[in-house]
Amino acid sequence: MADLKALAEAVIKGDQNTAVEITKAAIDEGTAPKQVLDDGLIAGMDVVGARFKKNEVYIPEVLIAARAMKMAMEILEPELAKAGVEPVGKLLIGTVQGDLHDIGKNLVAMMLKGAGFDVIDLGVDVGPDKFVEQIKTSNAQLIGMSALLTTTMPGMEKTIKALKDAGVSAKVMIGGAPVTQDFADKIGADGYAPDAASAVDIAKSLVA
Ligand code: B1M
Repeated sequence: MADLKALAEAVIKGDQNTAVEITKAAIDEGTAPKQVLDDGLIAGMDVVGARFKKNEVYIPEVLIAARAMKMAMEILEPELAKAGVEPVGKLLIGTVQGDLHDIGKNLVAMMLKGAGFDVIDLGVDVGPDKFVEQIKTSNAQLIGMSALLTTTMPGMEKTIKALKDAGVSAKVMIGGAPVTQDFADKIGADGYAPDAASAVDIAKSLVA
């Protein structure tokens, strides 16, 4: 029987070859795809997220683990779809208008994928109209906005207003180096996270 603990360990170490190998073996042996996801891949990313939060590992380790998870997910995704397994939640994410910083946003997107979310990444320089248009067509329950410049933070407030005006009920979470909980409260965001691992916790609580 495929060793799902070893799969989690391969993700933690960022060993993509082993992660892919064990995922393939598990599927061939008939292990339920959801079990491979929960007990192998997500279990591994959970450990990485917790270590990142405690500053026991840093951005490069997280990126390497996320890459191993991504490679294994390419094999697992069609099996999950066949088995009718639903994602934890669906989220749209983007860096706000005028802002081209995407390293943190990409990290948040990867961690959310690692936690089982269906993530639609709108990229950088995303204006309020695009968030509104995309939320309507995607039916995501959650919108994530990132800003790295004090000058682009007001784009978050404008987007929240545009979403309200359009009657969109999706929850909004925000983050980025200059963003704070106070700012999130002030502009009416539903959640704020200071880092990518906390973003997973907040996203889970917002779709619960
Ligand atoms: Co820019 N830049 N930059 N830059 N840049 C900063 C942000 C700056 C602080 C540098 C400085 O002056 N000390 C400063 C902002 C000052 C301010 O407004 N307070 C700055 C500036 C001024 C600029 C330009 C205006 C410079 C110029 O051209 N004169 C220009 C603006 C361009 C634009 O966006 N329109 C600019 C350009 C660039 C580069 C293109 C060169 C490059 C970006 C490359 C890229 O992203 N693809 C760049 C970089 C790399 C930086 C620094 C060095 C690093 C940012 C980064 O990636 N951090 C930065 C200085 C610094 O921080 N030391 C700086 C790592 C990343 C993992 O952290 O994004 O905070 P962060 O993400 C964290 C959390 O914040 C959180 O989770 C992540 C992981 O834990 N998080 C979320 C992020 N998004 C989240 C969303 C969530 C939840 C959590 O929910 C949805």
